[in-house]
Amino acid sequence: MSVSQHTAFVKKYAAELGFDYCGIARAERLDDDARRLETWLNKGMQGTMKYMENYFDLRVDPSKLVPGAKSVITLLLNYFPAQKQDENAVKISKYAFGKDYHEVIRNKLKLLTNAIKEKTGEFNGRGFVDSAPVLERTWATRSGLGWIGKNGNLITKGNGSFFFIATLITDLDLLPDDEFAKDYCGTCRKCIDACPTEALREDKVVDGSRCISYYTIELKEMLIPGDMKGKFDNWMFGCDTCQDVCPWNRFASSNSEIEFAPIHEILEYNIQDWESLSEDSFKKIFKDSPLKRSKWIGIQRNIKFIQEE
Ligand code: B12
Ligand code: SF4
Ligand code: SF4
Repeated sequence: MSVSQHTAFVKKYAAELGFDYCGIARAERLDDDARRLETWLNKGMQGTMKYMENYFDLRVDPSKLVPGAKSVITLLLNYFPAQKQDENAVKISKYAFGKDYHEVIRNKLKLLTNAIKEKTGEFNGRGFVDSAPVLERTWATRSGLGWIGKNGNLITKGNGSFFFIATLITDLDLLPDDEFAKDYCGTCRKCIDACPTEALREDKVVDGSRCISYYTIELKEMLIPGDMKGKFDNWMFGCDTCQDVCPWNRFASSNSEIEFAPIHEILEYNIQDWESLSEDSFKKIFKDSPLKRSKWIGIQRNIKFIQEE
């Protein structure tokens, strides 16, 4: 089979697995991104997310993750839900309404990897979603799927930014797509103005250590800094503000992934429901949910923090 036949197969099979977009970039060292990442780390924007300081070389060079890497396949999966939370419900980011995306996407990546192997024979490839040191947004842009907005997110022109990103690095030769060269933010700055904690900087840099998503999900300490009091705008797990205000998300359409069907407690629970939820019930109801990353104790901390606002 030729390079173009391999490429066509990858894209067709990715679509059959339910991925909404698939783009391909040539695997090469990310020199500009290495500089940006280094500055970001030097400024301490990772906060207590120490894992962001590890494996710098792997993060900026795909051939360190897959020897002989030639192509980086980027896949997007829509998570925009059809349903909204109730008016009195405590706010939870849309990405966490259903089953944990890591598991859902990992399964799809496995199927894709196996199918490519079967079709092409000799093939070395590894799929990643979030869990490994890969600069996923950069690869998505390089694969022609969209641009990085002032809110730091990868935005597609057709459907906005409510997408997960996954990458498959391979030593297979594939036809690369053209890099997405345009930036459709223009003079808009709605996200910067709307961010409740001033985490968005002028040059598309997100100060992770000031983001509500960081405080409510990644921070393991029991206390959220006092200077954040009154700023969480009722967000209990994650935050969607800089995406909700983005005009490009007017084009978001509901996802069709059955695994992302919302857990009804997430749509309905108010402050009192969360407060009275026992640890055992939490573990049962949210055993497959992204909320388990914060654990019951973290959820209780977040609830207490927003209640005191
Ligand atoms: C650490 C992390 C966080 C941290 C830090 C945020 C951050 N911006 O780094 C916290 C916990 C705060 C966070 C929050 C969220 N995250 Co997060 N996060 C990550 C993770 C694991 C690593 C990101 C990283 O490498 N950061 C380091 C900085 C330096 O890199 P970066 O922001 O990606 O910027 C790079 C490029 O964007 C580019 N770039 C930056 N500026 C510019 C400017 C120009 C001109 C150019 C050309 C390029 C460029 O260069 C940078 C260095 O390479 C990725 C998964 C992954 N492996 O990539 C998910 C990921 C970025 N997160 C994701 C999501 C969904 C979120 C939230 C929306 C979740 C929520 N609703 O609460 C928020 C959004 C916050 C925001 N506005 O960015 C998605 C983003 C999907 C998308 N469409 O973009 C990812 C890709 C996970 C996934 N697999 O789907 N996240
Ligand atoms: S997710 Fe929320 S806190 Fe984080 S940058 Fe966006 S608006 Fe700001
Ligand atoms: S809100 Fe405006 S500035 Fe922010 S990402 Fe969307 S288009 Fe760009």
